[in-house]
Amino acid sequence: MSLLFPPVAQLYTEQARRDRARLAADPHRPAYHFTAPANWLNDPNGLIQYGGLYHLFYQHNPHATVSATKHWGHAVSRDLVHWEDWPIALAPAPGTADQDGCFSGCIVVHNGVPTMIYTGVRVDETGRKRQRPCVAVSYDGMVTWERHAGNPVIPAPPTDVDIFAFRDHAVWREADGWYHLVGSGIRQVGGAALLYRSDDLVTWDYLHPLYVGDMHQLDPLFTGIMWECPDFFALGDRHVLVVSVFDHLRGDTGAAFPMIHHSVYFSGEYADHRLTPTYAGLMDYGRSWYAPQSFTDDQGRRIMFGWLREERAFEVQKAAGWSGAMSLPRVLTMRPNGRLGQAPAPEVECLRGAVHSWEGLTLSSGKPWVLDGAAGDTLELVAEVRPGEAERVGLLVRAAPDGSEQTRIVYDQALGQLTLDTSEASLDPATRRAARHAPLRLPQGEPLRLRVFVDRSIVEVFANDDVCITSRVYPTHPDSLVVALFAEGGLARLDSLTRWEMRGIWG
Ligand code: DQQ
Repeated sequence: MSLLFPPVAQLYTEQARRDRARLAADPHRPAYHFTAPANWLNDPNGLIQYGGLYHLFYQHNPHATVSATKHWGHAVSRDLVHWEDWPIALAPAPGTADQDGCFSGCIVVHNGVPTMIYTGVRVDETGRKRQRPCVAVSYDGMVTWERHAGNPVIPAPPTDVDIFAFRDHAVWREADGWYHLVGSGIRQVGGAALLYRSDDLVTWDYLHPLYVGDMHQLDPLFTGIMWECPDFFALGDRHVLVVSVFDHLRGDTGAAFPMIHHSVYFSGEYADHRLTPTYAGLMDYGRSWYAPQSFTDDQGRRIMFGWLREERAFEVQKAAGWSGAMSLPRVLTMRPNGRLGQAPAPEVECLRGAVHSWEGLTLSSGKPWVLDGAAGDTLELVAEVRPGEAERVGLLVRAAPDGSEQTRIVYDQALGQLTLDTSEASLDPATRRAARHAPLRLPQGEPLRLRVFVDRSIVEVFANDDVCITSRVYPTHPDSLVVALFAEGGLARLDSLTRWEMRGIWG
């Protein structure tokens, strides 16, 4: 049953349904991770629970599978799992501050009115691409949006810092007014989250950076020259700043970090409107996860979505007719020492269908142990494994029966490292394949606890409530569906493995 009321929305939903039906047979199109009806999707935007509905807005090019002409796509859900397409919320409007793009932002409710703060992009007469904060409001439950007549509400970046980028927004309420972070980078210094204050979300006073990174620091975390998509919230006994590291300099030259595309969090103490981090970590160790945003729902949970970008050639994306997906909704928790815990929202379990389980297997070196009845490309796998004497232990998913394609999830005891290895995931040379590593030291006696979500071209791994690695995989064989266990260099023990077939979210 539709959650919609205006006829225009019904029309859009019908078109979106046709697009989704047309693309559903694509073997790489996710079945239970959110995608746009068709064409391009990137960052989650404006996440909010309002009027009993979860709203997921997202960066969207409805005309092509390329990152251009950014609109705000829109979908709603009652359960955080099944979504309904609503009409595009915001499209670039000629003659306005966003005529060349409506970039990322957030939504807050001010005096009962949902208010969107986003980056308007406009190329000026000199060819300069201006990116400035804009505001829009909705009086019909977030279906249609009216731009503020005074856009851009911040006409220019602050002049007392030498910055070279100014976009993306996090806005929150404190006792004395609204606070607002804009993503930026200070030349020769590093990424910066610039802090503003306002009474009405329209007139903003610049305060100072909430926190500034160090572009020269490579270890233990590289935080680059500029920060996109800042997100800021209280969690447990700390505050958390999440930013997405933009560093085209190093990314292009391939020098130190040929694959910069990660989101970093800083947790620590927030006082006097400045953050003093005591811990910094990566949100996800895969290469596909980027530009996450989070919100607090009516149950008080901090829930985050990230953009899972494609890892295949642009011409293939064009032929497919769609690009990009959202991660599963992740519930964030504060763990000891400022580390973030991440777990899939329990609502996702409603998708579980046919189940198989295995218990008490001894895994020895040699050929992987193929789990009969486990094969599939839309799965949830929950495993508890004791590495024992084995040097490495793990799972294969999306594997061909002859092993010519396989995605490996490997725990290495000596290295204290979890790897999601897609280097042999596909025989298609037009796909990016790599091994991605996350530090994971199991305390004495603690088993490796894996939750793995396979959704056609998505493999999203949660390990021991501690680290996440997400990658995209594009096997070429229709029978690359095998699930297997393996141990190397000694005996390991599988305490249990449960495998569910997952239902799609689009009916
Ligand atoms: N994507 C948006 C920007 C943001 C970038 C444009 C991050 O607002 O900086 O689509 O992926």
